[in-house]
Amino acid sequence: MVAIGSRRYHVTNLANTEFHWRLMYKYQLSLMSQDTHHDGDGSIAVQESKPELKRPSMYSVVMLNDDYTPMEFVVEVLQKFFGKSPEQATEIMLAVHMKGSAVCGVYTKDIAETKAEFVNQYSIDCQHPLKCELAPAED
Ligand code: TYC
Repeated sequence: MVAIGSRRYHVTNLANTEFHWRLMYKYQLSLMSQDTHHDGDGSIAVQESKPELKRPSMYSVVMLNDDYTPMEFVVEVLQKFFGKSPEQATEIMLAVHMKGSAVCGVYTKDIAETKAEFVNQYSIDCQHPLKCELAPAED
């Protein structure tokens, strides 16, 4: 038994007929659609459902202060990995220096993770303790 809307069909009795295949096709469409109604002539009007899109969660890349990383290196990192101008980079570096941390940028999770990993690995390679971490961004 197959139900399409309020109608019930005995599919086994219809096997291998053209009607059967049309029916199965309509049944599949009706499962996929949000909005199925019967027209007066017994046919079924099917409206495809809208794809459900959700905004991706966003993450801040937060830079942390330390006592050893040279200020020039932090400014270089902010320009290299976050596309900041020398002025913007200096401003963010000073905010980190004064407050303990500051946001370098807000990205989707994969991009934020990649940027933080790049900064952390580059800092290790250059033998500086500079670190970035992720924090869920507010809406
Ligand atoms: N506090 C460091 C110093 O005085 C500079 C610094 C700034 C380090 C920002 C890390 O994320 C940082 N040399």
